[in-house]
Amino acid sequence: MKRRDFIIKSSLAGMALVALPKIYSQDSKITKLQVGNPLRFPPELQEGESLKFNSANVEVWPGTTTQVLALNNSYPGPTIRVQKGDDFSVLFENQFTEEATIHWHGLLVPELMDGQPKDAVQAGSNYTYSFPIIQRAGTYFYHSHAHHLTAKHVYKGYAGFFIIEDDDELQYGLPTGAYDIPLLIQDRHSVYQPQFNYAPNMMDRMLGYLGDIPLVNGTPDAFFDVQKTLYRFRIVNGSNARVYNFGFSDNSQFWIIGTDGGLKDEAVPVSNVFLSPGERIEILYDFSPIDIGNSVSLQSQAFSGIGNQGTLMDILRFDIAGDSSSGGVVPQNLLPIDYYDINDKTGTRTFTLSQAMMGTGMHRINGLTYDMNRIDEVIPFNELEEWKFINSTNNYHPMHVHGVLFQIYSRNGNTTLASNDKGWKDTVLVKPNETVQALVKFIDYSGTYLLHCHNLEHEDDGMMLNIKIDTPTNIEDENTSPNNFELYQNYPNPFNPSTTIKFKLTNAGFATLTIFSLLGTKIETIFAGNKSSGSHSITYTNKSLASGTYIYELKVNGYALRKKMILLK
Ligand SMILES: [Cu+2]
Repeated sequence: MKRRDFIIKSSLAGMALVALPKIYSQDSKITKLQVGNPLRFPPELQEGESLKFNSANVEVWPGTTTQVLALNNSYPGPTIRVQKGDDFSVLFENQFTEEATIHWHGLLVPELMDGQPKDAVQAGSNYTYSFPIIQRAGTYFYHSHAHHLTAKHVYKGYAGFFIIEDDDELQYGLPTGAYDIPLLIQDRHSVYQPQFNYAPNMMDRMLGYLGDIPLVNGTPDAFFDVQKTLYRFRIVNGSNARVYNFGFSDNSQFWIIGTDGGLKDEAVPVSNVFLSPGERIEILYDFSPIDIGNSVSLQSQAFSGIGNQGTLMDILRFDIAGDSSSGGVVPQNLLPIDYYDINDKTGTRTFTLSQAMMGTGMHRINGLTYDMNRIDEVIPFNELEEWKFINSTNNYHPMHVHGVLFQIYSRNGNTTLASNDKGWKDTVLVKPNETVQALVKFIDYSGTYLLHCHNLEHEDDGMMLNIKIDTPTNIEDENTSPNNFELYQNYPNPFNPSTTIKFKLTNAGFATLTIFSLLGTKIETIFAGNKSSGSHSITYTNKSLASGTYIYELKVNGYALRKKMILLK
């Protein structure tokens, strides 16, 4: 974490807390100014600080407290800010009475760091999440992903920003520091105010638990004092089920500059944008045309949707308070993106989203509901696939895939994509009766990951599948590979400090198993001796090597097979 950013953000938060009443002219337009609550910002997680999960009483509405599920007594949870290339590590302490996990939404991490329901951290237990930051800058977030508990945990407050920065994005002159503002948008039910009661009825389980009060960074009736200048907003839809149609109260234009997986390749002017649960969008907005003393609001504008989706909501009021400049600009072009070519696909996979009538297990993918012990799809590593999401229901399904950033190819066959569909994605909104084609390639980790609907009521109802990403195969196999013995991918991979290597001999022979660096330097011989025909398994443990990719080689009767493995500390 960069100390500089922390100071800027904490002074910003401090300012907001002690915002003094301001005196403006008698213009009727400004009577709203300073009415409401100054936008809050969660603290930033400090190096070495752990994340403690527990219930806490926090002041959401002034003068009263709300019992939330918090991390470090903060709602939203502490903001995590890292640099690409960092090794991130945090101790998760589950001090609550229910199991929980931390899922790093949008982050490319090894299976056992992904915070899946199968890897829940039991009440009273700790777990260290540790992984390298291997992806580009972007706005990500984290939340609980415990079995049947995700919706409740998130609704009651368990979510926070995870922001990755890198040097690549510095070249575009985007607004920074106090002009680079993360916004977590969530909706809550006024009927239970000031509590966050999670009490979905039958209809809520069908459509999602839709609240009528928008909170921004946990702030109701939020306002934010801005300068007459350009701002960057990083918007996270952390709602359980609500789809927003973001726009400004005067219908003014803004620019979309980023999607789920970071910056787009161009800044696209729009006047509204849809954002479904789990999705993020980064925008630039210029307040300079608005006079000091006036205000403009970020809204969710009305659209026709099932249930209470699509109602007009005022989300966040911006009060123009000064004319300092951010010095930021709207860049013409941003980071180039290599778009996949659908002609390079090696296969097509179809996911039909359906809804049964009543009861549990209403929401399904390919007729299935989630079984954590069942693998539903085996996906080849490093191969481009076309995934078709066919929504046969009249509801919204934001489909989220773990372990990958993908690209959208078409919506109902139309390959001219909306600006928020074009770019790197981990969640895509599939609207009622729509078919969305995506191009998906897993290039980072093998193992079991998840595909699910990010309407959290649908997810907890079982609208989720286990997908198993095949191990990278034959990466280092030599051309002279014999056909009378086989070497398998180690498991687990990545590993620390132990992993199992399996191989199979058709005939008995003298076998050696050796570890090499990527550059071919021999590190150690794990085994050398006679082996009978059949399957063998050898456990390899290493506590001294640095994190990295290594090669293991099996040699039998002068022939060699090699594979790569990853040590991750
Ligand atoms: Cu859904």
